[in-house]
Amino acid sequence: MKINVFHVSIVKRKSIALINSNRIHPPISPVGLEYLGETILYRGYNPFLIDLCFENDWQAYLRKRLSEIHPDYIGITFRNLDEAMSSSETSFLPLLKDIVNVCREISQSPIILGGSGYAIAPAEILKYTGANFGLIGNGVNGTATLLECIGNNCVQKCPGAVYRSDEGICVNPLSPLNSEDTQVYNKFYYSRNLANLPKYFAEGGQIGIETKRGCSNKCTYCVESSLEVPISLRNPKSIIHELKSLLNKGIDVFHLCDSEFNLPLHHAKAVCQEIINEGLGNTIKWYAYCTPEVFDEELAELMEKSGCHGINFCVDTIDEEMLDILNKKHNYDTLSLLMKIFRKTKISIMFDLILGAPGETKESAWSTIDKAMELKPDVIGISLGIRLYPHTQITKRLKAQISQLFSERGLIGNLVDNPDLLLPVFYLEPEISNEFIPQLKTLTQSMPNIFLSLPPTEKASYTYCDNTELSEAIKQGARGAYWHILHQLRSKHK
Ligand code: B12
Repeated sequence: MKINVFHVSIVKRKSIALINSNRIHPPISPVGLEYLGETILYRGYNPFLIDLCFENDWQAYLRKRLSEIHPDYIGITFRNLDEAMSSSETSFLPLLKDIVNVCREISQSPIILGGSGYAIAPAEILKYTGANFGLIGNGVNGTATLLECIGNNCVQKCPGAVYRSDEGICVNPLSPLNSEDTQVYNKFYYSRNLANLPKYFAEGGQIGIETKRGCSNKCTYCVESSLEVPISLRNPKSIIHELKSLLNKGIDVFHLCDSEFNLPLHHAKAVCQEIINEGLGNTIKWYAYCTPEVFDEELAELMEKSGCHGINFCVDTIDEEMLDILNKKHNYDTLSLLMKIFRKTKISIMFDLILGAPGETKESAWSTIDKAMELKPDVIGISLGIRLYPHTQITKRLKAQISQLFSERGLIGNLVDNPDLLLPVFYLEPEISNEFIPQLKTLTQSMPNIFLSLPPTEKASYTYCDNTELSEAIKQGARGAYWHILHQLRSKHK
């Protein structure tokens, strides 16, 4: 089904300002707003993007644009709550609150929040910022429904809506997708004209594209598993249409926005096959996140033939006990088989590890690192500690003891004025925080393929937030996933 937006009547359209609050560099295009902007146009609204990413004086720019547009609604996307790295205390919440305040200065229209950072703590962030409404889940399906419900004063009927009531702030559960919603998400043909994508590509090195939403894994520390987002798949033909629109803009390097591209396997294969059938496999380069436990040789081959250049596997740990604690389904043998499969291809492999979660010991951490090195992925990225987000399984388990943990064990962050854990708080087993980290840093000196969650000023850092070396390399023409670019840079300087 090719939906032609121009057939929709333009009378009585209400306008919505869509604000991108993400100012991190290298810049990532606001793909969530781009998608929902196109679908609400089809549902009869006029979207206007106000992108704060490239504006030095964002307040002045926001005031000017809002005064020009006079929107009926204001939507703000909030992608990152923080950098999710224990070495960084940065929170993006104060910026979000400032944006809400500037909007309120200029306009009395309802302010609506959404995005992956917002969905981490929807009620708490609504309260903190003073915005009027929020939405969790798929905005492609949900935004127009929410706008209609706000207009008709029945927001309590809208799945995923966040709103104030006499009982306090309510977060409506997400409902399984109904048939009309499914049709829109599955078959919408995006042209990706809302944001300045050539600029994002020139300064960000790749452009995001989603082939599905949701994740069926239940990792205990992860914000996505706490959300229970129903899995919805996009029709491969609509993905091809989008890839071609992006190619027409000169964009040929992509990062998939799926939580795990290979779940479910049949859909991943169908997407690759469609790219191959369309003859795009040698024209595009793409990168993806994947989960290690579900793979076969056929998918690896299809991924290579369809232009995949790198995969970031969320391995987290290879220690038996820690695998249980984090609720991971793979083990050393699974990874060994995986590497055998991928060594037959030219696809670069990264293992992302998380060390220092509750229960980690020096022994388990070193055993994970040793096993990972034995398996010889091209790059290993190590995150130290886990972010205790308000609603994850691991936080719920620790919640009662959190103040005690602060005084007795190695929690990083600040609990004062932070009861909802909105500001960054990390759990890092004390055994890992002491002599282990200096030892790891020493290891990275001789191993330029090992990266750590350190500030961007450190040589082995793999944070993508305001990483000037990475931004410079992209401006000089580097393209691809950031771990791939950083690895190439470090190997050159070895
Ligand atoms: C792909 C990805 C990346 C890629 C991006 C590639 C690209 N070109 O887009 C890369 C690897 C570069 C990356 C980098 C980072 N990422 Co990242 N990333 C993701 C991932 C997997 C998908 C995000 C995405 O684009 N989704 C697709 C779009 C379409 O969905 P969406 O943004 O959610 O928007 C939809 C809805 O939320 C809603 N919506 C959105 N906005 C609005 C607004 C309104 C008003 C409404 C009504 C609705 C609405 O509608 C949209 C359409 O359905 C998420 C995890 C996840 N599954 O969400 C992590 C995730 C967002 N990243 C995360 C992090 C931490 C980072 C980094 C900060 C890591 C670091 N330290 O460097 C950087 C930040 C980079 C930056 N400049 O912002 C965390 C954020 C957690 C947190 N603490 O805030 C997440 C949630 C992963 C996790 N589980 O921890 N990331």
